[in-house]
Amino acid sequence: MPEAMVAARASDTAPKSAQQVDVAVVGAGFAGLYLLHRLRKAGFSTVALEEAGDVGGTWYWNRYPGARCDIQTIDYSYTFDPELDTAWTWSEKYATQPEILRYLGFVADRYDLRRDIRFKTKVTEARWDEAAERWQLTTDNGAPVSCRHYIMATGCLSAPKPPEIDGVKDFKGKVYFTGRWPHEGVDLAGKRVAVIGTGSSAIQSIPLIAEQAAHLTVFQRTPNFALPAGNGPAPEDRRTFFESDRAAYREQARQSMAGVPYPQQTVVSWQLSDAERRERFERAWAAGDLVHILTQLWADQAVDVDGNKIVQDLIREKIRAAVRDPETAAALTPHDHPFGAKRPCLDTNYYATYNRPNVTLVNLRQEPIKTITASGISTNGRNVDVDVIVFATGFDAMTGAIRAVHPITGRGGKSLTDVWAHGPQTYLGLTVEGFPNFFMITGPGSPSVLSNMAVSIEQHVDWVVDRLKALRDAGFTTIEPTEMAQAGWNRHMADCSMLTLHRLANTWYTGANVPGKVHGLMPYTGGVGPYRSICDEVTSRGMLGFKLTGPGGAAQCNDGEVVRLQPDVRLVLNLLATLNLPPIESMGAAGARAFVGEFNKGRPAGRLIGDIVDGTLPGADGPLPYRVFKPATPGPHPVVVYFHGGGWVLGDEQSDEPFCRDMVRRTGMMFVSVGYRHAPEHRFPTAAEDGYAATRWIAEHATELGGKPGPVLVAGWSAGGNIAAVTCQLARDRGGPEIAGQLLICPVTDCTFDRPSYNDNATGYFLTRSLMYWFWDLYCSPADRTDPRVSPLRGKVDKLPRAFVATCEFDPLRDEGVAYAEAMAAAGVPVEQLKAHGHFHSSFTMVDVVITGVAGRVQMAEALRRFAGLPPEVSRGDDHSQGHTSPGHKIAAAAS
Ligand code: NA7
Repeated sequence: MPEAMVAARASDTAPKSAQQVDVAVVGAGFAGLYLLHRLRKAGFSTVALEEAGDVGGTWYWNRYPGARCDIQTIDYSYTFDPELDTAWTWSEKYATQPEILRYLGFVADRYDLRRDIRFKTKVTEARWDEAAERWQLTTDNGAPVSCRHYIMATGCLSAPKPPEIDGVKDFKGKVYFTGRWPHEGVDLAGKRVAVIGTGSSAIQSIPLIAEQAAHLTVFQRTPNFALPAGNGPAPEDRRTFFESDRAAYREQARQSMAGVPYPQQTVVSWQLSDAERRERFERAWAAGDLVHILTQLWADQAVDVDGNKIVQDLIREKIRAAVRDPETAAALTPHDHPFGAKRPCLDTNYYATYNRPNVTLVNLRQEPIKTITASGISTNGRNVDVDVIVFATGFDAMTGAIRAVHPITGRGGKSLTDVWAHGPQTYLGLTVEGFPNFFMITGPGSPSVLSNMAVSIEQHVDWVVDRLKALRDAGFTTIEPTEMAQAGWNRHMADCSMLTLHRLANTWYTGANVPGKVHGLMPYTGGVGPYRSICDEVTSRGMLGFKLTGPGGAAQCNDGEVVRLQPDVRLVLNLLATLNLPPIESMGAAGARAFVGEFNKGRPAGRLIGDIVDGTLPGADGPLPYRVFKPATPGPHPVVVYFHGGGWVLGDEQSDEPFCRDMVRRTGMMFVSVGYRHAPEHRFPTAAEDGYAATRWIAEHATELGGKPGPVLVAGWSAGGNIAAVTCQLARDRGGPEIAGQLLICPVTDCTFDRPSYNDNATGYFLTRSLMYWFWDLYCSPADRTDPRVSPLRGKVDKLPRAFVATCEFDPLRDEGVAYAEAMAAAGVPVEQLKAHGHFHSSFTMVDVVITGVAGRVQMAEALRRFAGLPPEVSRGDDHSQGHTSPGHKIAAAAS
């Protein structure tokens, strides 16, 4: 018996006439069609409610001239059925809207889907019926619907934005919206046409409208980056890869970052010469592929403003070359957002269209629209008389597509609009707390519009239908995320948003295109493959974060947050886990040093700085090596004495070079990294005494080293943080040198191992408890361990230099770092703390791998500058980022 029938017997308050189904779906586009197919195969009774007169979703409505997909059609296809895959061949690299619509019709016919779709039927309200544990839907056409599960397959860009411009009603000519283009087409021949907007829809349609119209005036608010699509047959290399092994091709897409089978780039921009960068760029430009140019140039193009700016400049050159009139070219040149932070467009002759005599560009930044009049459009600078206005003004994206469709009322009468008043709250972008049995396909909080939608839709549909089957098989009737899981996901979303530059642009990704809408990045920026693995992890961990209930009080709730690590830390740790490395402590000191040396060799040393000078300084028992990292700006600069990490056993003055270079760039200060001696050859207190002696010598020789005389600063990571802390105590007790501030990053401060972080983070986060035991054993015998020269927390902590103490949530050393900060603060030392959530011991020193560590290093740099009495503004004058102008400069501090 279908599940719907069982439920209907219980206490269904829906009208008798209601259509009873297990699952109701809204929408018959890409997502709705596949849902119907899967649900039916899984034995659920189903109906899809579709406002349009036929299948197609976005491809049903968006019939404007030039409408095409902007992901290659070979990738923008269903993959669930290999026979379907071979039964359809696309005619072009980027199919037109009519061809895509034909494809979706073909799919609907092939699986006989139309019989379960109610066309021209809009859901006007959806209400969760607590007693019946069902959703009750009212519609504007035909019977209401009562369903156990309610799934929004409404797409992300289906609610067009209202025009927001006064006077539209007064206009006597014709008005069209690209998102609601008439089916019969529009004859624009000989007409004076205005297009408002320069997003994808406008950029695709403008060249074709210009060919027909007597005159076209484009009203542009924000210029966009557009690339030539180079349409034609699917490219040979892609077709060959695809044809040679379709299954592998599709699988690579599923595991990729954007849902298209491209590898992760590992080379960063500054490792390439100008010529190499240009060569990569020209290749990408010629490829005519958004995902290629967005991901394949260099590894830092989407995550770092400097890496991104190089791409921007190269595209700007192309615009200048394509547009003859320099003023028009300048107006068409994007200047206020990183490339890719706003969706770039694929075009065919877009820029060249502005060379036509019948095309005019109006720059609304200079002359905003005042009003629309009976005869045309009036700006601050002119009146433009037109016969036709085309609004290509976009959509209330992502949330509008769900919230604006109809009122949705969940448990306890809560409305989704209220719950989302401050931005969308979801678990996995799939479900919402308080809304049982409610699912969104590619909802806000999932990769959705930042991915190949075809791949993301299939992943969501498969996940939802598989869960519904499992639920039914286990006898549960409701599923709902917990508050904790949802809050955790929202935090993870916020963490992910720091990974990329999307947050730095005002776009429909952030809700900024709709007046009054709450700003916040809505799509998931952590990547398609990682997202898929998280969804799978939720399942494998017993539906983590979901409450399940069933008849007779059956209930299951495995509460928790699925990702607590920063997204890039999670990837690093997962990668390390797959390497199956032997524990470092099993390698012996020599073996461990060799291992770390090899490991470090694979890393880029870091960005260009002013100068690097090696030398030796006199230690107590002979010379100690040091390496000076100097900024490119004219000196002398304040001096930071730096102590590397490595448990008193590993590393040298070069091993934290990427970190030192990065901090030199951020602080505009000189770092002197000291090669103190190591255990087991040199046990306690050698490292501490070397650190102190080196600091003293460096302070006395600051001028010779090229630094500024006067107080030095000290900094260190891990065991180096221990040495920095100890050095400050010794300097206080031994009459100098004067230290203006200390930066302690994940420092060792005490010899006890019983603080909670030692247990909580004993394994799994690279630095393990057992490795720390080994370091301690090699460096210091138990009898010496309470000496403040190795356990500074046991020493006097008053009258110390100002301190910045950074600790990481998933680090065995977390709690002793916090304890040291608190102890100093209690003793009257000015202390700033950074408790970095989701980070691990190496987060801040893995400079080019853990992107989310940037924010912490920015704070550290600001603190060091404060300690040195410098203005907070971080100097950026030391590499190719030189000369950043607004808004790049501001962004740079935040994101580079
Ligand atoms: P978009 O990309 O949101 O573009 C809308 C355009 O309309 C954009 O240039 C807007 O400027 C402009 N706009 C919006 N409202 C106004 C008003 N009131 N006045 C002047 N200009 C305005 O929508 P599309 O339909 O082109 O593309 C949507 C997605 O569909 C696309 O990214 C692909 O993924 C497929 P703004 O940038 O907000 O200043």
